[in-house]
Amino acid sequence: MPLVQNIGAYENISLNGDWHYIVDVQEEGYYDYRMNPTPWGFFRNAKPQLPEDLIEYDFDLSPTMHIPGDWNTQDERLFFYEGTVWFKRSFNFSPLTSYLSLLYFGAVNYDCHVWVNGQEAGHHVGGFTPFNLDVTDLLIEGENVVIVKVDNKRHAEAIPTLIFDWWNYGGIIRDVSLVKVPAVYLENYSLQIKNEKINDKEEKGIFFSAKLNKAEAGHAVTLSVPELKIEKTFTTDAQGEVKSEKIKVKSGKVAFWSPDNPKLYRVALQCGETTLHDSIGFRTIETRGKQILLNGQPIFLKGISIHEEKPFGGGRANSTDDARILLGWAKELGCNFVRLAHYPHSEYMVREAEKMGIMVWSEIPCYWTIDWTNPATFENAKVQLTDMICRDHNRANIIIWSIANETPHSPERDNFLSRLAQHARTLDDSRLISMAMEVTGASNYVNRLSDNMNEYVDVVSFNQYIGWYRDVNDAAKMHWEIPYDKPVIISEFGGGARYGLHGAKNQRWTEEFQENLYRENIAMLDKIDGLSGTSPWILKDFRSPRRVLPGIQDYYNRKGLVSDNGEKKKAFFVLKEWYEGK
Ligand code: GCB
Repeated sequence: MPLVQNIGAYENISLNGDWHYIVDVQEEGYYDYRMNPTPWGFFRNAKPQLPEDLIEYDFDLSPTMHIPGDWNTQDERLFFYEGTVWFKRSFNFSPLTSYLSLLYFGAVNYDCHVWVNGQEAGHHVGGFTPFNLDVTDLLIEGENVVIVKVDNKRHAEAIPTLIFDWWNYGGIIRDVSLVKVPAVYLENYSLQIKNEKINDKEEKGIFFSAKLNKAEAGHAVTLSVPELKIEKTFTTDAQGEVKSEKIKVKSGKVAFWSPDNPKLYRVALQCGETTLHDSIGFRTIETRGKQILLNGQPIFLKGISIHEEKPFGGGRANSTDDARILLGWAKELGCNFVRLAHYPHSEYMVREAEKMGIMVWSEIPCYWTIDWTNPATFENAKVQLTDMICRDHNRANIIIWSIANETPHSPERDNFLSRLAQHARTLDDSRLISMAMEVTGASNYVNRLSDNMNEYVDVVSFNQYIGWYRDVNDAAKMHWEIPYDKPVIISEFGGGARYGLHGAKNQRWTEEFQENLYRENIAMLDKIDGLSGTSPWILKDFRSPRRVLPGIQDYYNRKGLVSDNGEKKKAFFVLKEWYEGK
């Protein structure tokens, strides 16, 4: 079923907490010994009825772990585990008359089957996007049992694919809740500044549109924004939609959202008996030649890349507190922008950034060696992109949808990515589209960006690692050629250092090496024509199975400006100084 936007605004029961779990290495809870799906699987939550009954599992005798949370950091046996784990939780409930019950998961990594009271409720693929299942007819009076089978094995045809430079944290990594919605409810709505065609004329303004879960005409939807004295009732058409309509606001009345003034308006949306609340900001984002314009003014994106890991130690982050700490460090650096790499982060992260005045680049995990010719892989990427946009398209701080990172050039890849870019544009043409590209060739210190995807993106972004994957002394000699009349973002640069390791500036892994690398890169960046922003790699050391050097990496990518325990390295202050002067 389609994702319900702003689902957190509906009345709900949280199912976060302790869930029993069973590690099922060979998936014997799902397949029989001939590898056929078995009707006697763990989802039945069976218990012996007679003394002679043979049942070789018991959720209630199995350990528990906290949900939301990854399994890798909650059970040391599962640190490197990639496979299937079953989860079970029960709760008391009285079925509701005239309301629907949706079971909502903020994200489950990666492949997930859900059963309610022994009956299959749904299946979802993709580790970082939310989904909701209609379980109204599966719920019973009294004790109800939810069982979830989660499998985080990597696959060549998946998004992401077999290799990626971050930890493949498995489990129910974001919130779970049971949501009460009326039989007819607002599935999606948009209240944003847009350019829309009205009677063949482009008009700019605040536009409102909405869609119900049912294609029914005649339902009233009332939008109110008290502070702007907006109160307007619309009626749905036969598709159950309120088609995009311009909202009249006295000019000069609206305070635009910006990093200096992250103004959000309280918004209420009434449909039938139910009123939803949201906080929405208004701003414009566009490009002019090589400039990025926020609210019509050129802006330099002072950014940092962030992985969704807890601020202290590893493990998936999933709370307002985690978001505040990570984004607080970004603010301390002087950032007005973050690249949330390499997958959609939790709604906490996006909403906190919005309140703090931080612009966001949001990305899907279309990373490195994707199976470009596989239609199912394309469909998977497209669904992840759709759900990312669906969840967050009312967030003023999101300015860029990114469709990929460092993908190898080929006609098949161009075909795949150009279709994704077009899809993003049809879903939301009020934001900029980008992707992290690579710079090819560097003979005679000439770095030339050449990527067929240039015509599909609004902002040309690329990653470069001078000083890390090539000599730092090249930085000063480097000449950059970006032959497109579009803004340029350096979406990554950086190098590793172990916090507390000191030495000469040419000694790898020392804080001084990283500090020098930042100084040299910054001097180089200042000379790039049309540079509109940067998001160095990366705010904090993060876990990666590819980073195995003992004593230095110990399964952490050490390119953080902050260590895995929250200590600031010397390079942090170099970037801070640069941003403060920008
Ligand atoms: C990259 C990738 C990023 C890696 C980083 C690195 O280019 O986009 O995911 O973690 O380099 O540390 O090498």
